[in-house]
Amino acid sequence: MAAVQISELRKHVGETVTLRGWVVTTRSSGKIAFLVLRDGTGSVQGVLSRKEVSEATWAAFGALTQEASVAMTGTVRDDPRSPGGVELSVTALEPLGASPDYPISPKEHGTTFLFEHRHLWLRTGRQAAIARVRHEVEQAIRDYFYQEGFTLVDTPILTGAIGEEAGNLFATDYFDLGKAYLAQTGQLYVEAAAAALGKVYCFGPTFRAEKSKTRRHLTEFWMVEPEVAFNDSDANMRLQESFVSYIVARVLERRKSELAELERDTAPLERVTAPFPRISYTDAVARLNQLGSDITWGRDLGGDDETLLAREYDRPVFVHDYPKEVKAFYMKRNPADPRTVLNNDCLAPEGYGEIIGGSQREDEHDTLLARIVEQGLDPEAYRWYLDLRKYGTFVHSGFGLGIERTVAWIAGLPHIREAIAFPRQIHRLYP
Ligand code: NSS
Repeated sequence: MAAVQISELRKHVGETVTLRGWVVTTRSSGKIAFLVLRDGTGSVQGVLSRKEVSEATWAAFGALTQEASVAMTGTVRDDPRSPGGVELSVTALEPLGASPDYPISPKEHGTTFLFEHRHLWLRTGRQAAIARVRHEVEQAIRDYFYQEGFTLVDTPILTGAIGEEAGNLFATDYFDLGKAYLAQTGQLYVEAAAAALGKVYCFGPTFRAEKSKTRRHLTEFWMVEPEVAFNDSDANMRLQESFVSYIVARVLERRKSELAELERDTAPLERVTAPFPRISYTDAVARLNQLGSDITWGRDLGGDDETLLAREYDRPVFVHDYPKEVKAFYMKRNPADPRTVLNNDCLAPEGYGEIIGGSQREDEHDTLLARIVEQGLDPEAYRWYLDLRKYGTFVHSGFGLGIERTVAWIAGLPHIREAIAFPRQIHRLYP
């Protein structure tokens, strides 16, 4: 007798099969009993008739509770009324693992309780749907860059130079060499790789000791960072809109049932096609003032400003050329307005805010060195990075897309902590 997966059951109508999985629900009239089983690939209802099964199987059914693991054997029957189109006439049950007092019941639980039980909460339909959307997003990212001729370069997590800003670093002792920092970004390393390979990207976990508790911040998050030799800021934005539209289209095409499970309105996602509108930071500040924000030129956009501005558009929007003071040291100064740099953020619609930060990089040695010194960074730690401007400097650009923010937006989640299996936040290290 073949052990099969629930997703394959339609191919086995009329056969007797064994399924292994976990109990979702049970109910019994005394004569007929029902058991919904899930195995990670789907769920199916098993029906037992007291007259037709052994005493042992009937007793095994009676002992089953929510999330107990069990092997269920029976004949696959066509059943057009059930979700998977099939049902199982059960002939035998073999208990595998009991589940007394399972803590998560179908009733409502608070989010603190659910995150304490994240290891079990992952088993529910909604969480499984989020995991599959995330998986699709990550696969789409790899496929896009593969098709476009990018080379994946894995960058270090332990680093000797600060990648973004000194304020939110995780540091650890590193033998006789002083402090190592957990990578905030792989960018500086993919810049080196771009001079070797042209079009490259890195994709991995990044770390920021964010003291803010917002629905957009984690202390460990995944980021994908492409870097392209000879792309200027304009080409960089064109790459971003092509990339983001591809990811969204892939999820719409291949994860319909998951988006339905999440009750995601897909109409706003269908509109995500290139080109995306662009607005300069300076124009954005003026527009925000008209909309009632008190932002002044020179300050970074806050989460509320992003939401307010993004609401003006029906698809993601680029805000470009920010004041250099609020941005990282490596961004190329804007020759047309030296108060600003050649960068952009990409803001997602529906209140999700920034999903991408990108820029053209400063490629002039002395200007970059001056920026490093100005920001109080140690030029010695950046000697190798400055070398890239000494030996064949080149116009180049890239960006970083945050996976959890992107998944939260596409899946329609209220908070990014649900977009990763085991979130890390300032007050959460368990489970
Ligand atoms: O700081 S970024 O804006 N830019 C960089 O790290 C560049 N080094 C990327 C590059 O040009 N190669 O972060 C990029 C994105 C940002 O838009 C968010 O989507 C995400 O990374 N991000 C975060 N997600 C979750 N939690 C936190 N704390 C977080 N910080 C950034």
